[in-house]
Amino acid sequence: MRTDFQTLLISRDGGVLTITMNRPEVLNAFNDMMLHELGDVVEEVAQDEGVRCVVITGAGRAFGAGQDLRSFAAVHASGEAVKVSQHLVNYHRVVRAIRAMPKPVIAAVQGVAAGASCNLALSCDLRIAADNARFIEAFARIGLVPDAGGGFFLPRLVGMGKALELAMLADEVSGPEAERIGLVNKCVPLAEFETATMVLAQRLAKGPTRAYGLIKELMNKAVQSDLETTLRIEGELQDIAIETADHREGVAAFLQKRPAQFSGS
Ligand code: T3D
Repeated sequence: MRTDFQTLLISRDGGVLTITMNRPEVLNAFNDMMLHELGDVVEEVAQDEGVRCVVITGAGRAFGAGQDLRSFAAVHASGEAVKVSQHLVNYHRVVRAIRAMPKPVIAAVQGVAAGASCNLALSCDLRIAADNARFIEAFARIGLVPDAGGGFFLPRLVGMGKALELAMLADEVSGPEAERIGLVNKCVPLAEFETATMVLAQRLAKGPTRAYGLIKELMNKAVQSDLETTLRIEGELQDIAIETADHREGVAAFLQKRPAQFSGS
């Protein structure tokens, strides 16, 4: 697993791989290098069977401040025609890789998560926030629409009415409020944030990884399908899950009245 990134820090603790976006001087705003490196690492880690849970977080006092706005200013000043959709494919690569990753991905958010960084967090499977977290769908502040998958994930997480409010007003949502409205799974005091993140990540890393991957596939497809299609897909995926070693171990552990020891296979 490659670890020599210029804008990311990579650390490994057992089955948990932590990716830390590391441009703290600009609150981990995305430049091209960080976006490409994040795409590279999420694609690579998907193939690493030793990694059973991925955590994405930010260095310093923020999760991330979205797209680095200095690049916008430079492009506008050059007079070049802007075709931003061509640049967005780099965000889409990351979002697709997170959704397709056959293992859990946690966004661990402390401090601000604005713009594309906020939506990167929304594309992860679970979100844990510190109580100093500030979620901002900042796009409308600069006359843009939510990108990096936000138009898909935001209304599905908080409902259409709240999603429109957050996207149009672009007001900050605190960590506790984010928990209340379902934008994050859990908000914890900042002093407990790192430990709580690792406890959650290690728990997932010791879980039935194959089943987690199939659960993701089921939910990914279900949010875009009707009932009949979803019932068919759940049968197909359950046919796969029932053949796993972890399924046999889970049943054996239940019958023997002991905790299951999942291998991830
Ligand atoms: O090209 C494409 O693909 C289009 C994609 C667009 C996706 C997007 O993400 S659009 C949204 C872009 N992001 C924003 O609009 C957020 C801009 N930042 C802010 O509004 C504020 O910085 C925050 C609310 C995030 C945090 O405020 P605060 O008061 O805690 O911090 P600060 O003092 O504003 O920022 C600290 C430093 O980070 C500061 O630098 P300095 O003055 O200390 O040298 C600031 O300029 C820098 N910084 C923060 N955000 C960005 C940034 N530098 C470049 N780009 C940023 N996005």
